[in-house]
Amino acid sequence: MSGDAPAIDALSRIEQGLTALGDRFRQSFAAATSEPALRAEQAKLLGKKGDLTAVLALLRDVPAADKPRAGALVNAFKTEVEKEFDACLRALGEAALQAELTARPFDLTLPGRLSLGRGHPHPVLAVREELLAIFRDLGFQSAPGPEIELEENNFTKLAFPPDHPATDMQDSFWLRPSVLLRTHTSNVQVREMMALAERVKAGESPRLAIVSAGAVYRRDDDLTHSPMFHQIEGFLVDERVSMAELKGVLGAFAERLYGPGTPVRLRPSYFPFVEPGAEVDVGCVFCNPNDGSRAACRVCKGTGWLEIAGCGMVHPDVFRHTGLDPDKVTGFAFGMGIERIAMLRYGIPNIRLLFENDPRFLAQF
Ligand code: FA5
Repeated sequence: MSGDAPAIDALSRIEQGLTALGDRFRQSFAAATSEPALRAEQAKLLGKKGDLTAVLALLRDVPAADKPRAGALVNAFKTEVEKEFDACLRALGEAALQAELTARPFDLTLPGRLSLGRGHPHPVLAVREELLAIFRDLGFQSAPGPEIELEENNFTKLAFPPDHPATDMQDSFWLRPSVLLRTHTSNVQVREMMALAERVKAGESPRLAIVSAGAVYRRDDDLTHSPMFHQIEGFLVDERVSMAELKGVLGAFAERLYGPGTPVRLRPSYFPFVEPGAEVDVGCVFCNPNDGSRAACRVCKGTGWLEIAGCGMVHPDVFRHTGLDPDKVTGFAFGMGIERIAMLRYGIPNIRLLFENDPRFLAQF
């Protein structure tokens, strides 16, 4: 019998321990004034290193015959803790709701203390909208184009030879083989001409005048080149289009953008998807040949001309690759950098200023 003495002690010690814990947790739960505080009290009691663990350690000393009773006591205790916890949580929620309902109402109509200046379009966006509006006025229809593009639409169908430097990993951002961030908006030419070819098959006439603007990406980074920038592209397809019409459109565009009488010249240049190809220059808008300011002009470097775009007559291979017949259709295309136009317009010396979003810079427009 004397061997049983510690066992009886263990069971009653468990009972006493649970009773003591019961008194304590009821007090501490009731005293918690927030949900996190209540949860902390619960953890103190039931957590791994909590008070209950110390009491449960006594179970080791309880003889097998008394174990069911000891287990029942512990389970009853846990159920009681759970009930008390739920009741306190509910009471806290109700108290918070009551406090909110009886608090002084928050007046949403009061004027704010901080005065925030009104925003305005970013210079790149403003110039983009202005350019699009000019070309829409001239009869071009806007079309969208994806920034993630197939190599085929960005290069191959535009007659870039496979070893052209632009197709290199060093010059373009490739997402995986054959898929890249478009390096120019000329991908829209391909997509629109392919759609036109389908319409021609269905009996429509081969006619199209599209303008498209958006972000493009290249591995470039200096004062006038950024890895992400924007271009605007225009192209027109019809049965007998000549370079005279291209020059006419560019002339009308330059006059609307820079004022009546702005001269335009085309300088021979190479782009794989046009033949002939040219750079578009407009008369420098910063200096004047008549007052001696030209020689010192840092923008046009004394030449009197500013390069603003690339252009040319659509190459027969582009028509072939997009499903149109180069014996039946002709067309022209041009493309320009929107940041370049904005920098020229506002005299911005560094392209990065356009992307840093410093309010002191942006407030100047
Ligand atoms: C092209 O991208 C041709 N797709 C344009 C074209 C369209 C030619 C249709 C013929 C027919 P280019 O690589 O020159 O051409 O780029 C056009 C303009 O984008 C440049 O004149 C320049 O203003 C701008 N540009 C080019 N790279 C950058 C850059 N990294 N950051 C800012 N602007 C750039």
